[in-house]
Amino acid sequence: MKITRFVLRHLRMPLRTPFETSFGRASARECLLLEAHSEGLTGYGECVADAEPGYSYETTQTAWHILRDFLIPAVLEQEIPHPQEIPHRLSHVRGHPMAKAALEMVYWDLWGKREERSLAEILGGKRSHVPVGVSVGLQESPTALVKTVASYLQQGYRRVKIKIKPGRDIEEAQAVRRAFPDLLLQVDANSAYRLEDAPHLRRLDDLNLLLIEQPLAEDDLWDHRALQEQLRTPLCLDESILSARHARQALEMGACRIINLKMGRVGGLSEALAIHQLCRERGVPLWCGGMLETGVGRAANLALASLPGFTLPGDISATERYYEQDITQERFTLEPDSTIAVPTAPGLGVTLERRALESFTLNTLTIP
Ligand code: NPQ
Ligand code: MG
Repeated sequence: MKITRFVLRHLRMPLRTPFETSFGRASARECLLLEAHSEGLTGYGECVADAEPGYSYETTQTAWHILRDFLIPAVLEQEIPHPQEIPHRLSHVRGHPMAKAALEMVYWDLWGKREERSLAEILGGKRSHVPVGVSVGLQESPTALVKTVASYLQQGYRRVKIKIKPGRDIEEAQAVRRAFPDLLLQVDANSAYRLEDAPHLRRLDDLNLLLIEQPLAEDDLWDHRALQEQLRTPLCLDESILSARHARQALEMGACRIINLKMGRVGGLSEALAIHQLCRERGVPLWCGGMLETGVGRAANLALASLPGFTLPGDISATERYYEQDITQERFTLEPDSTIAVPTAPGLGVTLERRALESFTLNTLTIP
């Protein structure tokens, strides 16, 4: 595959309702959309970095810079034999996994289109539908949270994740658990606690949670190990796992018992496949995380999550959970059994809705 032209777009999409986490509140989602032309085919990739460096240090602006000045020049006009070659071609650039993942996604989409096979098929996906859950942001009060969770259950979601932070945790989780005794429930702190909070976090142990996600700092596997020792509930790492090596080390030291996998966070689909393989070999529960993706990234997540090692429901909600209008013609809908269908058309299997795309575009750059 040889790409002769890239189009980089900076998008800003309004969210249906604001999404609040321990690192802030967002009423719109920014991202980059990468479009590439190769031998008569067009491929797409989404960069999940946001406007602000709240979830990770990457932002839409840093990703724009890294893609434009380093990553795209490294592959433009180059013959790339397979998408899994991309990590090697980008290895001279330190960090910036979300920018790299977007570029690798373009090659997977093109590869699938050339082979006339869906991404799920190419990866060895075994299911046509993927079990999913919903991620619920911080709400005004425990009462408001219970109401919001009830509305998602009404829509058919059977697994719920609630965001927590110090002062907005035990009461919230207790309220949801009391209202829904049998619900598959988990919590995500996005690094808002310290090891000294262990006695406090132990109160979550009575609530029959599936897991506690990323309570401590992203660069702190060691204290997660110490915390896990004091909890019955499994810890799940998100921000801390940037590679298959991190995943192996975290599991070997007992820093977590479950892994959340996001291809943007680990630098692309190839690294995600390596983590999937590792978890499968070791019987470690794995699930696909979410970054409030557009239809492009959502399609990629569904293909990834169709692999057999994904044993827990993913944070891959229906399009309407986040967006009134998406940039793809395809809208992903929730089935009554809390699953979403995996795309079957070649590559990512999505087609762009050009008018919506134009209306969300802040900036465009064509290379060359
Ligand atoms: C997580 N995702 O698992 C992330 C957090 C996240 C679905 O909970 C804008 C605003 C972009 C908030 C990207 C979910 C975001 C965001 C990711 C939150 O930790
Ligand atoms: Mg998380």
